[in-house]
Amino acid sequence: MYSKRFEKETFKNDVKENVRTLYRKEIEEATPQQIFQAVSYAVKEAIVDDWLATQKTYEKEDPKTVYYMSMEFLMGRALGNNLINMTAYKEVKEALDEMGIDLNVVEDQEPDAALGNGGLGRLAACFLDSLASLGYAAYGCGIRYRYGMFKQKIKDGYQVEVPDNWLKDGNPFEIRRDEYAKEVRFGGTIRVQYNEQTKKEDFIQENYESVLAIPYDMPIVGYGNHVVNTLRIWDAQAITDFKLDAFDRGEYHKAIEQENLAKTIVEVLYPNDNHYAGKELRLKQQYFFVSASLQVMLEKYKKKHKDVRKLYEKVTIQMNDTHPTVAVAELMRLLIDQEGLGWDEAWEVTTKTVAYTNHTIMSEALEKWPIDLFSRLLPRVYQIVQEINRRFVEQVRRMYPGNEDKVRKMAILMDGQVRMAHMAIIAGYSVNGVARLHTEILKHQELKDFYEMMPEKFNNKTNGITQRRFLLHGNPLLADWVTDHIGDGWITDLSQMSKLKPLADDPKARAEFMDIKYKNKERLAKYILEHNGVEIDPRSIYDVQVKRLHEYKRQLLNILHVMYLYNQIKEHPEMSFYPRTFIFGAKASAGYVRAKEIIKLINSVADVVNNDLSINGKLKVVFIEDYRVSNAEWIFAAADVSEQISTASKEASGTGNMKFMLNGAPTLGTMDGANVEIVEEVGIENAFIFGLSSDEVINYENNGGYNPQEIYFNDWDIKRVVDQLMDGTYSHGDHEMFRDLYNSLLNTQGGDRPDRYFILKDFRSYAEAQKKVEEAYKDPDRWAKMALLNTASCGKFTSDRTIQEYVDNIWKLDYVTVKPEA
Ligand code: 26W
Repeated sequence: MYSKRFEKETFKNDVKENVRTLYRKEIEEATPQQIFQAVSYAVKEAIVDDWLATQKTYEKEDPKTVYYMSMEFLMGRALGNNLINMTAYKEVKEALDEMGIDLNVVEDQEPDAALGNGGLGRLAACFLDSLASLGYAAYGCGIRYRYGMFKQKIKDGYQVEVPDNWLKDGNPFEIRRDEYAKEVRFGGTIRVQYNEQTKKEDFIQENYESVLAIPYDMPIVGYGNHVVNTLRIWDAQAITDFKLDAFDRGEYHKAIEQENLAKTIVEVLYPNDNHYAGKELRLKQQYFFVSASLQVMLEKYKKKHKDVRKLYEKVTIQMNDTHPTVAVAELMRLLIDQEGLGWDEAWEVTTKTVAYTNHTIMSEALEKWPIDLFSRLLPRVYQIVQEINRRFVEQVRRMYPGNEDKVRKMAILMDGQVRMAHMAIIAGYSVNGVARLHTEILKHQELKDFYEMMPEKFNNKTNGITQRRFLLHGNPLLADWVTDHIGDGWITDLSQMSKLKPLADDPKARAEFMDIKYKNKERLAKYILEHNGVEIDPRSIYDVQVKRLHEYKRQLLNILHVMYLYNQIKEHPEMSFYPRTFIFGAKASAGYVRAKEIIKLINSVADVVNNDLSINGKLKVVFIEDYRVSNAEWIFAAADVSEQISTASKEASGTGNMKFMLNGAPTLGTMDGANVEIVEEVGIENAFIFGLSSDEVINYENNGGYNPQEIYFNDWDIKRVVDQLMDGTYSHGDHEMFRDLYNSLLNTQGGDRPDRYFILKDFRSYAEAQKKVEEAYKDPDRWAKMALLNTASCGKFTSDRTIQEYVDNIWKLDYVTVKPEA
């Protein structure tokens, strides 16, 4: 037994007691939400035992710790995952069963903690799971947004955003830590004053506004090892002392302003994915959580160590994309202004402590803050950025005498902007991309100048995902099947999945494997019927594309191909055609008009196709509303085909691709991101690869693009599909509804090249790959073998492997074991 608290009678009693003390009710009267709370508090007790034990161990052994700084942590639900990692899921399920309570229903009461947009945020969540499971000391540092990623409703085929009030019933797993509250200051001016005692200049911020940052801690449970790390997310509050003071002095407005600042700063997650909008409030959010996190980190370090010059021996800071990179200048500020270090000393500490991960090469995602905004909001930090920039530019001039072009390309401050990525690269001791191809593109294209100047900093860390959530929790049938065949070592060592490979040639194993897939397809069909009112056939091929809606991810290519298939079926009713269900799930950023048009198009095509009785249900299209972590687990488990069809070079890695693979869905994709490495592991014969290579795409881009009209006028099927965007087929005769999509494919658009994501260019090759999917699926033995080999070959794509590489090559953390409290 893992923890005595999970002994059945003890646990049952705990739940009942919790219902009584929380709600003054007997369990029979409790609502499902109340039962969820009561169960969660019972689980939390066991977690807290280990959490305390872990903190004691860290206290004693003082291991080097990583601070993973991220604007986003897309955690999803906690209860089921915590039970899994406490290795108590089955016991608790049984205990609740005996009380007449269904654990699945209880889990369903929990709102997703959706403090992230997509890939970057979910990666951070997987990393925390792996860090704890591998036994490394880590803090996740982020923001406790009052509203996370919006909930998506589909009304009349259009996306409608609904606020995500995830905290309304309370979050049973979090703990508020007032004792670690910190002040964070914005704006005002800097007065320089000579200090007789220190013989240095003091930089005194005056007339500033400030907020109080208050941390909430969430437990991050390691798998079966008693390690519980902490995700520390910050809430904001007005500083009340100041407020009273201000009232006294009649500064009523200032007090109110500070109340507002505190309220707005953590109000909501920006729902932009891969698109920089330059909003002042976002920069405030960034500085807010970075400054608070660094202050507590330093304080904690100093409790044990006298010399901040050695900070990097015990602490490392990973910056998740550019969003937290103000940490570079803020750490310098704290070291210089607060700790009294000289510039060179502070720079040495900083550059040995911070490291940077790049997650995208999309140029519209680059954070470049206007200098006037940045310097007004963060006057002292800006002075430090100026000095970092001045020294760096000097260095560039020394290395490349007379080459002012280099200075223009590489400086932090240029054209009235603060280029955050440049600051991160200049200060970071490590710069990494997230898949091999992505890192190569960074080194040889996007960040070429930096790579030439400091090649030793650059390295690759191919992303990964946690099998604990995306197989053990999300697909219990397959998880049990795997364990029956190879034991349960895969839960903490995914490379063991390769032991399944011989089973690909075993007819019985193949049948079992496909039977499990079928059951998962039934489970998803039920979900879709309940939530979307669409009936789908589990015997059809489930062809799935779930990810954020973005033009570069090319959901438009997918739906245009569906339109093409529909034309084919209508025109040749006799043609053999294996029934297919195209499943989409995607949120569009609220302001991304074209992405929203694509959602409308998908739903419009679904409307026409699903209601056309003449095609005998051969084709179905479903748009799953509100795609999120919790329903993703079910979707991956049920998928036959994994659509990973980004324009080559644009998807840094992708991680959904890995989740599909783990669950036995072959990839239909381009040679982009981690797809390249997936194909390498599983073999090209077990994937469906199509389209331009990244080199070809980059080549076209460097030479002004290509001419889609040539394809349009020469390929009748393509022309027909594109014309159907305009002829009213999918818009009840409205010829305007999809005009913008039509134009985006054929005409120059406000400076953008026509079809900048090469949809028409790749269309034929995509259609051919789709044909091959159908042929393969028609041969059940062949398909089962492919599917099984995907699961068996996914070992590389665990975030445990990724984290071990970060630890070995970048962070150099100490491994820790935790003994449970007696
Ligand atoms: C400033 C607005 C903004 C917001 C989010 C810019 C950029 C982002 C993220 C970096 C976008 C993102 O999530 N990138 C994804 O990161 C994943 C994890 O590394 C990769 O797997 C995806 O390929 C990449 O698109």
